[in-house]
Amino acid sequence: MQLSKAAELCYEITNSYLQIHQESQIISSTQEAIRLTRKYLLSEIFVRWSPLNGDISFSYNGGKDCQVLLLLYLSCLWEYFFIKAQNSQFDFEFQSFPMQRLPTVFIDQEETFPTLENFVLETSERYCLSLYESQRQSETAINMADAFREFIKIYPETAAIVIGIRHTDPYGETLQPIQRTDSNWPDFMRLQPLLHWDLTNIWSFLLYSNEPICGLYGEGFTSVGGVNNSLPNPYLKKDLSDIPLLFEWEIAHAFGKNAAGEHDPIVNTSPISVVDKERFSEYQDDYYPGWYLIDDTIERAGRIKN
Ligand code: FMN
Repeated sequence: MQLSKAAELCYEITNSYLQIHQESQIISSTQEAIRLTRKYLLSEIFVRWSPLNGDISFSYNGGKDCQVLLLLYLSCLWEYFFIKAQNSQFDFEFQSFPMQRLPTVFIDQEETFPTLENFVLETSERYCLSLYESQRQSETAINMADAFREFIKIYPETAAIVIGIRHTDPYGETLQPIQRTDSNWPDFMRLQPLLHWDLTNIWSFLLYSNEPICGLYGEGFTSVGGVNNSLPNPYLKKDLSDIPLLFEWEIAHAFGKNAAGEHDPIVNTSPISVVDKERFSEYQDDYYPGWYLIDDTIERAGRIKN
């Protein structure tokens, strides 16, 4: 897919979600969340930094939050280009999309699940990302600020980086949608237009999008870090109690499915790598998929503190 096509697809997914008429509190709050993110991107961010000339880079690690933000970012990128092209003196059909790949940075802090690594590579192709991946020096985790220092040395034109962090993430409570990095970090602007999203918003939009999502979520993970500090979420163990699925409608009516009249209950998860399959066969328990967990306060219950 070309970047322009990926951006147009994301625009159609987003529009389609915004047009859903369902008596669902989750869907209406997610529509509100999308509108606010779009406002930040189109009216506050793209007016200060051009998304088309390398000023902005996107922090991407294959996780659900940054994937949601990537879909919305590409959607706004399409709209930004479309508005510019419409205002131009030339006919729209003679305008070509001015960017081939989206500048993206993946700070691979610790040993990553091969399933996630593959997902990042596959989605890099799908969304036409130009992916900078940090190199780990040793088995020990790298320092994130140092990794970004290295990145900025290589791409000094980067004025701002988009981050899919939410208020419910650790240290996320007091963050602002647009702010400078702290003094012990390399100097650039942090663009954080997803802060107000909660877990239900994330799953509702992502499952509706019908875009491939990282297969680890299908195995009960709700927050993915390195192989040595991430497990399926213990609150999703199958023998605990029956957990209801709140996103049946989104899954059955997902983008592209409704047109074909399919309404099937399949979620588009990426394949689990052979190495991870072996790793997971050692687990004693079965788990509900990650999208059964909607309580933000226990989202990281599967993360082991080092
Ligand atoms: N953390 C800080 O304490 N100060 C910063 O200035 C800062 N800048 C960041 C810039 C970028 C582009 C990214 C991706 C992260 C930054 N962080 C900073 C760290 C994040 O706030 C957060 O702690 C980190 O992304 C944790 O990721 P996790 O959710 O994968 O654990």
